Amino acid sequence: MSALPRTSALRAQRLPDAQAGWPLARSARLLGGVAYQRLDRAAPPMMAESDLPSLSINSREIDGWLVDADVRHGQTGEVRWATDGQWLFGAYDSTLAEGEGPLDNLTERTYANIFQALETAEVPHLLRLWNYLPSINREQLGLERYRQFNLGRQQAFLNAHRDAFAGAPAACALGTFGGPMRIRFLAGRVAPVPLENPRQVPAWRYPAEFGPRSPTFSRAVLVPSSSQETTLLISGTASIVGSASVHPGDVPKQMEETLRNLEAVMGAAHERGTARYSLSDLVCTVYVRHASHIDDVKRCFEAGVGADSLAARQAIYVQADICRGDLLLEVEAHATAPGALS
Ligand code: 3EB
Repeated sequence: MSALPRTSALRAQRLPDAQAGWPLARSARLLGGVAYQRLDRAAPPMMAESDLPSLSINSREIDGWLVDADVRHGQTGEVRWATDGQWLFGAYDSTLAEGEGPLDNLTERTYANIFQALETAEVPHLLRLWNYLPSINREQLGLERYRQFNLGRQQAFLNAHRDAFAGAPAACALGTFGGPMRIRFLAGRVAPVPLENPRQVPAWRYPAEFGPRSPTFSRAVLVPSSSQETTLLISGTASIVGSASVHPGDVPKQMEETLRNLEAVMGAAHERGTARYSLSDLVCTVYVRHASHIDDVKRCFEAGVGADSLAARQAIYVQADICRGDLLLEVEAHATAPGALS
């Protein structure tokens, strides 16, 4: 760690709209971010848009990552990236049309490309990935597309001799309603501390009933993001206990279970360092399968985190398909707090 050329702090910021986004996007210090079309704004529904500072960002909500050193841009194959030498944000948009061809080979190639970009930029450690797959629940050639994705993703980690089980990065995988496969990722020079949720089987150990290869992600990671602070990046979190989906068809109960899981992941974080996190201070993205559920989901989320909390004020609600057909919602989150890893 002392070999770092310098230290640059990583900071998360929600950029509420184009007015706020543009000046920051043009400044050298915005690494990148995931841009969403909010559910409570105009149609069309959810898109994870292209989002490097050099590209246009139009009236969309941005989950942005800022640094305090100068940013340079590069491209490795089809993966575009921005780095300050310590942190890296990357983006991949498939050139294939929606739903074209099976996802396993495409995913395996794309992840190989991502790993290559990390080697080239010398920012080797994946912290967090956002995977947006068109028609994620559709069965194709006898296998659901999410399961095809899991096949290719795990194989790519194995090919690259990266941790495909314990030690995998945090992630989410959501379904979009069109457009290409889109992947965004955040990486760092220092390996993060992976966390699991004691209420859930690790995803990389899911039984075969959930697909031939297990999903490659940890429930969260902890990363020292400045000299004083530690950032918690929590993967997509849903109403799953053990490995089973619970409360089918019930939005309030799925939300309660999801918030219990977020609490459990924060509990795991508290065992690994001195930084303290709470539900009311998480910066969340709330994915909702059915647009008609938005009011219900919002009410249940706000009841759980506190109506006046930072979590309630900053939450973004996005329509997306959740990777299991019986899940109606999923919440992902991040937070930064003073404290160090222990
Ligand atoms: C779950 O817990 C719900 O495949 O990268 C959550 C977070 C989920 C990440 C992924 C999937 C992923 O299994 C789905």
